[in-house]
Amino acid sequence: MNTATARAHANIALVKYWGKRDTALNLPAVSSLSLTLDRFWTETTVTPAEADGVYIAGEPAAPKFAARALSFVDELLPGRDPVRIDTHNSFPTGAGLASSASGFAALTLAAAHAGGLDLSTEALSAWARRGSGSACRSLWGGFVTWRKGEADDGSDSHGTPLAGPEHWDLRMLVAVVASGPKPIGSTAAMERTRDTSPYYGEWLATSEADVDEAEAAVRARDLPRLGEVMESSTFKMHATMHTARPMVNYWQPGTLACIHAVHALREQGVGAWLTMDAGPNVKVLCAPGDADRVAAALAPHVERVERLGPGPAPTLS
Ligand code: 2P0
Repeated sequence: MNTATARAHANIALVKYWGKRDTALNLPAVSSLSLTLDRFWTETTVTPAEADGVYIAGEPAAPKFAARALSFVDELLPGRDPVRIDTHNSFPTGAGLASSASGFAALTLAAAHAGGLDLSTEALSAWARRGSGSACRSLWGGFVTWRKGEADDGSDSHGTPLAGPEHWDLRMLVAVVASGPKPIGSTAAMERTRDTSPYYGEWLATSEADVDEAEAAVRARDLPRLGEVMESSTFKMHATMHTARPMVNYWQPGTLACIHAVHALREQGVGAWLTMDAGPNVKVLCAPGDADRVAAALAPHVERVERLGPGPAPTLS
């Protein structure tokens, strides 16, 4: 074992991953497409130690968090030596963005490097997916597609780079409606949706075409086309949640206020489109020149607005 440090950036899905065909391996029921972010990253160091330990920003991690990280490293490096894992995020947990994507991407890279594994980026992405589905998209910068794959072992279910961060300068504004704990975790919410929503079949039936359209829009740098398919994917995903029994609802009053604000901007001719994940916050995609106007429209309804742009691939040191 050596010491290795990796930094991986968070990503936001433009076409959503929602639903698993295999829960143990985190194999998705649909393909998805994401944008890696610039300022939000996780940095993780894996180093040989006398005994296993996991630390977040220098403090011992909660037992559940530590067990999840260590059992992931057990699977990646069978028979490994004890390790100390140190991790910290550039963004506060209260930013309302999941850190599992950047977290498992950074842990996969750092642990694989520390353990001397020589794996392709695609293989590393498939490993990161087993930690948390969306993590497989954080192995590249810019725009990344995650095709759901067909293989039972998940070997073909990993990210694929679509276009680097330099391809298209966009802004993603994160309107932080609330930063408290979720009413239900995304894995449990996905299972309930699959088991009980009458709309789940339609979600599966239309998702692949959404990814194809988003890929074409990214290649053409066509913001209205990308924005429309992104918003459609978001509301289809939330419609499956809202029609589950019992309902899965992540929205709060501020969420709806942001939806209205974005749609009002569009009425005024501003090119702004929204997406939402398993939480109340609203993320708005727009051109850099419109970011001030979009932020001003969102600000009255939220705790704060974070401004992000396309981010780079992970780095190792
Ligand atoms: C996504 N989300 O594509 C979707 C959209 C939330 C809504 O991936 O169970 O932490 O670890 O595979 O990746 C959040 O779920 O879930 C997520 P697991 P993950 O970004």
